[in-house]
Order: sequence, then structure tokens, then C-alpha cells
Amino acid sequence: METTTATRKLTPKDYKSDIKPVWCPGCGDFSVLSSITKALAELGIPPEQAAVVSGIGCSSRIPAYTSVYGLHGLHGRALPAAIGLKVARPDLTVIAAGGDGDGFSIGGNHFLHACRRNVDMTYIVMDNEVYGMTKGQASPTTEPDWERGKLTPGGPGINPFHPLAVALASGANFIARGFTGDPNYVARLIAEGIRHPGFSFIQVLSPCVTFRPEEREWKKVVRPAPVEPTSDPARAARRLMTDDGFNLGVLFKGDRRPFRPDTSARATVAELEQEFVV
Ligand SMILES: Cc1ncc(C[n+]2csc(CCOP(=O)(O)OP(=O)(O)O)c2C)c(N)n1
Ligand code: SF4
Repeated sequence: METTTATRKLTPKDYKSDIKPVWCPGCGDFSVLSSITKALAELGIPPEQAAVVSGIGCSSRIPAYTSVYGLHGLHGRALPAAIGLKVARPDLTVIAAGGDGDGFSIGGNHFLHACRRNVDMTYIVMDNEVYGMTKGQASPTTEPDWERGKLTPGGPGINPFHPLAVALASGANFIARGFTGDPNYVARLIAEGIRHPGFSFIQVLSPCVTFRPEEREWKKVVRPAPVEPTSDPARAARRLMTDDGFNLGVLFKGDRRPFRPDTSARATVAELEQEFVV
């Protein structure tokens, strides 16, 4: 007898497509792909009940490599598309995923308002502190003295964007940081983020081995934060003031109610048409 996904235990393989990633060997994004599939399997979410939405960038290729519903959309526009999907289909588990350039530069405005709006979904940013796909320009999270970017000789010279602090200040309901060197840990963060109601933001330090080979050394500097997540924004903010970007774990778990707009139709199509009759 054939077993359906409804009756057999789902495994990470059930969420992988048969398309081979074109990422450079050693790119951190492989690990995030594996973490997403592990998290979905752990939660037992049927593939037809999940969607991965992205913008543009190496990391944003991720929907193609999963076998859930997917949208590879416009640069910087993963969040509005993902929010629209979740609002229209609240039954789906919606994950938005992409890079630091996509999410914090061109998509920065959407990031602020997605945190603020607090729709129940999960946003994963594969942060490699560079634009990988467009061959190594500085991104919003690049250090001011990073000198290897051709467009910023001498370094960008400005302080990096602090995604966790911005997420907290803007109202995200779950804030965490992981590192691709430990995909099981990242899978746990993603599963926890999916389970937690509201907008969950997970920054994953994901080395770009081609344009920032020095990021391979992150494995020596990351440290799991020994602290329990707090639900007090002021306490989370104090922790962030001493954060050097390498503390891993769940920083904040809020209890704001997710935003669920009333999508019931206020009028029939015939009534709407009537309004436009001249
Ligand atoms: C509107 C628009 N502007 C610029 C680009 C060029 N572009 C493609 S990917 C990208 C940056 C990607 O960087 P990031 O999001 O950090 O992802 P990574 O490639 O590092 O994973 C840019 C600027 C584009 N595709 N569309
Ligand atoms: S250029 Fe960097 S981010 Fe893009 S696939 Fe290669 S290693 Fe990954």
C-alpha cells in the first residue's frame, strides 16, 4: 500500500526539490537550506502547507531548492509578498528568506514595517555581510573598515546596521541569531520561530566563502548565549547594547498578538460594480 505524507513521518528530504543548488562549494546557504527542511520535518508540516518566499541574491535562490510552495520575487520585496500570502492564506506556514543586502538595504523599509505589523510568519536572513550575487560589494552589515570591496576602497566608513536591535525597536515578536556551522541549532531556532506567534526574525551568520573567505573563521568566534530569552524589551535592549554580533540564541520572545486583518468581503462583486456605473 502506498504511504501518503498524511500517514508517514516526514523527513528533511521531503522538503528538498530535485534542483541542485548553484551556490559556491562551502557557501553557508547550503546549511540554511538544510536547517529549513529539518525544521519543517520536525514540525511535521506537510509540504503543501508551507511556502518559502524570497527576493533576489544568492541566498534568495532558496525557494527553488525546496519542494514547498515558493516565490522568487523582486529584490528587496520578499516581505510584502510573504505578508500578503499569509494574510490571504493564514493556514500556510510562511517563511521569507534572503540576504542582508536584500533585507536591510533595498528591503529595509519593508523590514521595519513587517516587524511593526507582526503578521504570524518567519523571516530568515542569511547574513554574509556582503552582496554575494553582485560580486562582493559592501552591504548594510559590512564593517566600516572592510577594504576589499571594489566600490568602497578604504571601507564603507559607516557603522553597520544592527538587525537585531532594529527588529526589537520595530516590534518583532521573536528575535534570534544562529550560525551555519551548526545547522541543527539553526533548525531548532527556525522551528521555535515558526511555533512562536507573530513575526519571527532569525539572523543566520552565513559565510560568503568567495567574496569574504575570512568569514570561515566565524566558527572560532561565535558563542551560544547562555541566557534565557526574555519577554521584556528593555532587558533585551540592554543585552543588545553589549552584543558584538557573535552571541547566538533566542534573544527575545514577545507576547504581542499577531496582526490578522479582517479579510471577509464587505460587498459582493455586483455591489462593487454598481458603484462604478456612471
Ligand atoms: C531592483 C534591483 N536592484 C539591484 C539588483 C542587483 N542585485 C541583485 S542581488 C543584489 C544583492 C544581493 O545581496 P544579498 O541580499 O546580501 O544576498 P547574497 O547574494 O549575499 O546572498 C543586488 C544589488 C536587482 N536585482 N534588482
Ligand atoms: S558568492 Fe558567496 S553568497 Fe554567493 S553562492 Fe558564492 S559563497 Fe555563497
